Amino acid sequence: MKTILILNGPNLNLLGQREPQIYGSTTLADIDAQIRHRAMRFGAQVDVRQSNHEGELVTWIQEGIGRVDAIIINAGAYTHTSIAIRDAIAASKIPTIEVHLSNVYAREEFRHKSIIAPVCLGQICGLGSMSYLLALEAAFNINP
Ligand code: CA2
Repeated sequence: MKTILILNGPNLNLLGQREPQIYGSTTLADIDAQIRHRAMRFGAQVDVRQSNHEGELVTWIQEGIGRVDAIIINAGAYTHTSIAIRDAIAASKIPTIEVHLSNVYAREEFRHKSIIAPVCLGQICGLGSMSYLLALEAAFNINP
């Protein structure tokens, strides 16, 4: 059975409670439930986590080595700033898919640059919670 680690970065715990015009009314718990439901269909095991701390995300990526088959990450604002998360993804050699709820390319210019994109297999953005579900399908089908 494949194990997929799903990491959510800073402020994503506020989903559904603030800024619904950008991020919608779906909460992180709703997304978690959708992921688990879909994973059951694939017969995959998922480990879904959220942290507001860069170092904790780095530690979780490192702890995935030898334990998980793929990572799906919405690094939140760290996407645009974190060399530490990029280095952890690269060092882990775990196939990683970057996801975003919003279309970062339709927003402020500083969101157009992803520091982690070059070390990820691919990126899915702008499709709300569906970004995660499509990434899950891709992660499940990597190296079948
Ligand atoms: O679109 C995405 O998924 C983002 O990763 C969300 C990040 C943002 O910094 C990225 O540029 C794009 C922000 C997550 C914060 O989410 C909030 C949710 C509700 C209220 C405030 C923030």
